[in-house]
Parts: sequence; structure tokens; C-alpha cells
Amino acid sequence: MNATASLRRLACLVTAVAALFPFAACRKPAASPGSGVKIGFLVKQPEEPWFQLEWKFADKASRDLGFELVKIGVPDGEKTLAAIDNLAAGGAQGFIICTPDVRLGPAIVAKATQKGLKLLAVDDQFIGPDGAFMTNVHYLGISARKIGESVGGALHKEMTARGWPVGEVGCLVVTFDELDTAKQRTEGAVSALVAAGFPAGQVYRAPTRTPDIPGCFDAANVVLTKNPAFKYWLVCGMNDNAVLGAVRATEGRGFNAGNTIGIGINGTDCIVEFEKEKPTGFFASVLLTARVHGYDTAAMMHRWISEGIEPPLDTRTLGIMIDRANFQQVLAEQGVRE
Ligand code: FCA
Repeated sequence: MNATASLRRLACLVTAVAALFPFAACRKPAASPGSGVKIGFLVKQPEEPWFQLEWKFADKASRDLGFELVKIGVPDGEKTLAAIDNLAAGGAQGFIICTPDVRLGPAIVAKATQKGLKLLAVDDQFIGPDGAFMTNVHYLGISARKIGESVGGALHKEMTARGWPVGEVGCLVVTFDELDTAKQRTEGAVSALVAAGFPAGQVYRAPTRTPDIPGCFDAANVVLTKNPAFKYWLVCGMNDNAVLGAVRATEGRGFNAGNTIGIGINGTDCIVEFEKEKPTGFFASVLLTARVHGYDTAAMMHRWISEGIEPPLDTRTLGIMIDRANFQQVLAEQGVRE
């Protein structure tokens, strides 16, 4: 058989296979830039590297799939509702949001419904007027408790490897219980730590007023002042910023990488810390999947708008532990860093 004949045979085969899958053959092409699909991506803390990375991946989805992405920082309720109005006025068909306050859920849903916008909550799940999760709102978040447990387990493992005398070790947990994903993380960390044998009476919770480095620094300082006897500290919290704030507080009292083990969550807000020449008490972090939270949510919304395919109601993601030894390789593998 010559080349032309085999090409012809191949073409017949492709046509026959396509006939078996009519939906595949007829699938709408991805929306082109001129397709008019416009999607908002609203985040509560645009200054946090985690959210910048979500946006970066959402931008990539908009380029790959050919839609317009509108990124808006929404630090409070007023800005959130105004942003949704603006999106609707600008012709958007849907938006993804990490809300500044989960109790805004009902107001956000009402506004989205009124304006005919599709809605997907990311990271922080809406709470309804009855205090329960709004499980009818599409949501993609992390498996918070499991991730927290991995932090607690890793803290215990590292403390044991270093041979620290347990009686001289305190555990500082920066909490932010008004946000359930934060509470699940810190409770998961404490329960795994205690299950591994760490004394529950040596765990100190430091409730922060604001989920940023200065707030967590202040909260941690209160605990450190009240408990000056410990020679070693384990540190955890809802995310990298919580642990960074607490580690800075331990440093203020003369602690360092030799007697502090801090493990964060996000894996994105601690890169600068890992790049410092001298190790600090910030020992490791769970790198979350910003690609899934940014790219996949945007792609889900795009598919929903352009093809009518609804995303799953509830999606949960996991993470990978990174430290100074492996962060460069893992960040490259995960597409966070080239
Ligand atoms: C929350 C936190 C963020 C990030 C995200 C997955 O929104 O505030 O830092 O951890 O969950």
C-alpha cells in the first residue's frame, strides 16, 4: 500500500470512529476571544500571593479557552456587591468568588440571581442565614481537615527527629475560627499532633483578629508573653501568613530555626522565606493546587456558560508538603515557578 492509500484508509477510520461518537464530533469549539464570554474572578485578599497565583492560572485559562477575565479585589461586602453590579453591567455571564466574609453568601447569591450571573465559590464556602453551609452553591475548596492533619503529623515527626524534650515544647496555633476552612485546618493539626502523643495541655491557641501577618503576629505575641518557660515552639495556623506572623513573633523573643518548627499552608506565600539564605523557624508548608483553584474553576465556569455543562456542586483538593530542600523542584513540577 502506498502512502496516499494509507492516508485515505486512516481518514476513513477517523470518520467511522467519529460516527460512533456524534457528541464528540459535534462539540462546540472553545469560545474565541470574540465569543463574548466574560467571567469575573473576585478575591478577598488580592495582596496575598495565594490569590495572585489563582488569578495567574485563571488568566492562563482565559488565554487557552478564549474568554475575557475580569479580576477584582473585594476586601469587604460593599465592594463585593458593587463588583457584581459592575460585572453584570459590563456583560459578564458568571463569576468565581472567594468572599471577604462567608456570611455574605445569601446577599451574593441574591445579587447573582437578580443579575442572571452564574456563580462558583472558591476557597471559602458560603454560610446561610441559619449558620449552615450553602451546599446548593457550587463550591471548590480544600480538604481542610485532612490538610491540617498532615501539618500536625509533620510537626510531630520533625520534633521527634530533632530529639526535643517534649516537656519543654509548646505548640502555638494561630486560629481564625470564624472561617470554617481555617478552623478545620487548625483543629486537624492539633488533633493529629495530640494523637501522635503531644500533650494537649501544651497546645496554645492564639485567635487572630485579622487573617494577615500583622494580626497573626499580635495574636502570637500574647501567647508567647504568657508562656515564657518553653524552650522550643511548634507553630501552625490556617495558612502561610498565619505562621509567618507567629514565626516573626518567636524571633522577637530570640527563637530561631534551631528551636522553632513552623509549618504553613498555601505554599505560595512562603517562597521568599524559603529563598532566604539562612533558614528561619518557618520550616515547611503544604502547597495547595492553585492551578485547580484558578485555572480549573475558570474553565468550569467557561464550560457552564458556553456549553451549559454545570460544574460539580462540591470539589475538594489536597496539597503537597514542601520545605527548603524540595520547594524549587515541586514548584516547577506544579507549574507555579518555571
Ligand atoms: C482561604 C485562605 C487562603 C487560602 C485559601 C485556599 O481563603 O484565606 O489563604 O488558604 O483558603
